[in-house]
Amino acid sequence: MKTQVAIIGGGPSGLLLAQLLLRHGIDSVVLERKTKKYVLGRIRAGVLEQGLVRLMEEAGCAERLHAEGHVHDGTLIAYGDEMFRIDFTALTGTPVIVYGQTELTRDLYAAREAAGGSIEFEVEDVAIHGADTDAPHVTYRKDGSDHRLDCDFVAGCDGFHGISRQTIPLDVRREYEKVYPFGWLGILSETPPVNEELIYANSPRGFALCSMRNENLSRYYIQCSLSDKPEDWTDDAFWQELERRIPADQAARLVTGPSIEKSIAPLRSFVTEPMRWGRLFLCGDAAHIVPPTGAKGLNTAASDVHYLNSGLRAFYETGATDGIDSYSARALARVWKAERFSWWFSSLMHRYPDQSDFDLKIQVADLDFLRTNEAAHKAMAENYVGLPY
Ligand code: RFL
Ligand code: PHB
Repeated sequence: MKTQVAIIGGGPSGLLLAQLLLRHGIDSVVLERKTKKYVLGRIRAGVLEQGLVRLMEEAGCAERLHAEGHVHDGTLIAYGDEMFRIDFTALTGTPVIVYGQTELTRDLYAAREAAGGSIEFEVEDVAIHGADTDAPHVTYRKDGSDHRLDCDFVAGCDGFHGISRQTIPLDVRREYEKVYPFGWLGILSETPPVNEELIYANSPRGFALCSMRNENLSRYYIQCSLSDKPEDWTDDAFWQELERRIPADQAARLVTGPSIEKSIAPLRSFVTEPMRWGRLFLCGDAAHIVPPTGAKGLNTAASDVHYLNSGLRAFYETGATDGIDSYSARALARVWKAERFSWWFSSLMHRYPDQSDFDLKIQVADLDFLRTNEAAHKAMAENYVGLPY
């Protein structure tokens, strides 16, 4: 088989890239390790920046997002007896959109299928060959037989545990990592959200987040220990703990119900450099991870896709290589700012096992400053809605 761009990974990065390329007449094949059902069963991001919304429009996949996504003009931050609001739209002119990654991925699959684009599911043993030559190829197994895909370029969109990053030799690759000493226990429940906007809460018992997908689907998270397992937490225990961590007036009107999904995610900051090796380009979680506190993971994946799509487009339209040559530097410049914001917001909102009284005082001072200072509000809002591409 032959294609122009071999895309490893059928998550949001790979699918969005495939759709954008298709719109510009560039052929690709998507290789996905799991089934479509499995990919759509993963409950992940919920907050989209305008940049990602615009890319979905460019890909021709934004109709349902516009109809069903919810515009959020601000968010609430609670700590101690205080709760304050950051008004994104007043401060930056831009809101964020609440629309689940599951739905966005579903829309991208539907568009790919409607366009007759190729996706190979349940592929095994994917390997990238000759990425440092002008004629790379990818091999994989499917249904018990071996396949070879020849291509001009390879896009590594296979997430944090994928093989693309590992293909870059260790003497070329440099990795930067910070592991946080806690995780997030998340549940999805068919109950109305406690509040119309998200609430990020720093409580003495640890962080909590009240989020949502729609009027009757809530997404809540609480900071948990890394040794906890989802099955250690009954629904009742989860609701009780959430109630203790959010402001009393919010807790009083929390509607509880059975969870329809419950999972634990560890928190990690991670970046690999460079994001390009020869004709292999890394996109999204394959190259970087952020703790979810700033809602930046999917959105940063989207900006990578934007830079790669524009570089590949310029190459196929005019033969220009400056877009692909500058891909890694351009993507990383934005990635590191998202890393900084996610690290800062995580540090501000969580309780750390080894936090001293001094550290706690500094955290409260940082929160007080954010609450009362206009410039701090603006910096927070600009980062949350997404820095320009
Ligand atoms: P994905 O989604 O991991 O997709 C990678 C795909 O590659 C496949 N794959 C392979 N395919 C072929 N061969 C191999 N060897 C392969 N290895 C892997 C996998 O099966 C998978 O289908 O990466 P991608 O596309 O880069 O997308 C990244 C986002 O999924 C991720 O950044 C976000 O979900 C992060 N995130 C959030 N991001 C936001 O922007 N806003 C949020 O509100 C937000 N909330 C979250 C989050 C992530 C969370 N978790 C669980 C980590 C909340 C949570 C709890
Ligand atoms: C979510 O709704 O899943 C969500 C929202 C905001 C975050 C992280 C996750 O910062």
